[in-house]
Amino acid sequence: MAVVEFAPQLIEALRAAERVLIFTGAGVSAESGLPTFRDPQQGLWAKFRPEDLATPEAFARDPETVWRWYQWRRRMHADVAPNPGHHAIAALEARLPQATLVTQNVDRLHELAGSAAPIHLHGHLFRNRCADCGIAMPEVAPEIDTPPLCTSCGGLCRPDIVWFGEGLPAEPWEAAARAAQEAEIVLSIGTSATVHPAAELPRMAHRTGALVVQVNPQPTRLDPIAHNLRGPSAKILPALVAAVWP
Ligand code: BV8
Ligand code: ZN
Repeated sequence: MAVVEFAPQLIEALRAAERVLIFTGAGVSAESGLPTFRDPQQGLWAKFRPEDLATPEAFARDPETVWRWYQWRRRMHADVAPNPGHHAIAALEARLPQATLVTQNVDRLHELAGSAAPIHLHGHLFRNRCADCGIAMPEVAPEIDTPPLCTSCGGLCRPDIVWFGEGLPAEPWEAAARAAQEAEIVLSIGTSATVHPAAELPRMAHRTGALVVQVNPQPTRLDPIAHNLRGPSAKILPALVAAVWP
């Protein structure tokens, strides 16, 4: 395998950094076998329109179809494990004095790789809540293809995921925004940085003087403000950890 080279200034900056924000998206889980959202061939949105499935209006119109799409995604996770990129992120967290991991992903691969408390901005694929009264509802076997009813109010069960047009949960968002404002370095990994307000985090950090480092095989809208490490995270991140802390 070809050796990955890093700028000496980047290695020094990471060695000296106190506060680092690690911001991840679907690309970090791609090498675990999960499709990203916006890949034109394989992406989840290549086959489905977000407004047909990931909105409160879609669920109100056709709850069974939306529910079945999430059950299908839950089944897809059954054999999925963290990849070397997730493990390298957990290693970074252990090495850095103050690292905050913020993810847009609804999977639990960061947790399975040993990251103690990732901040989930877009919710959790395996959690449920009542669409009417909001109460937490238990996990459901992935083959159940109609949404169960809430035992408190009779409302429909829905995944505990932030859909388009819904506000992000306040506490995680505030913690993420604070980490962005305080960070000296942001690692933006495997995200197209197109979904707001999450995509504003690296930009906020850049405005307050942080170095933005992007890990992505493809260009994104962050390219102009980032130091770009072009390649898959499962290859780049372990090499980066080994270069900074040999
Ligand atoms: C809200 C969950 C208000 C479903 C998701 C400002 C400007 C423009 C629009 C808006 C704006 N502010 C708000 C909006 C509207 C909207 C929005 O952002 N629209 C965009 C798309 C135009 N935002 C919202 O609606 C948000 N809500 O603002 O509410 C409000 C306020 C108060 C009160 C009420 C309302 C809610 C956002 C909802 C987010 N939920 N879906 C589900 O999971 O089922 S978004 C979905 O996108 C996922 O959650 C995902 O995490 C997220 C981000 O995508 P990425 O992770 O970046 O994935 P993507 O496929 O795009 O990219 C993958 C990248 O990986 C690529 O770059 C690829 O090159 C790279 N890659 C591939 N392989 C690898 C790799 N990288 C590294 N290694 C590899 N091997
Ligand atoms: Zn209820």
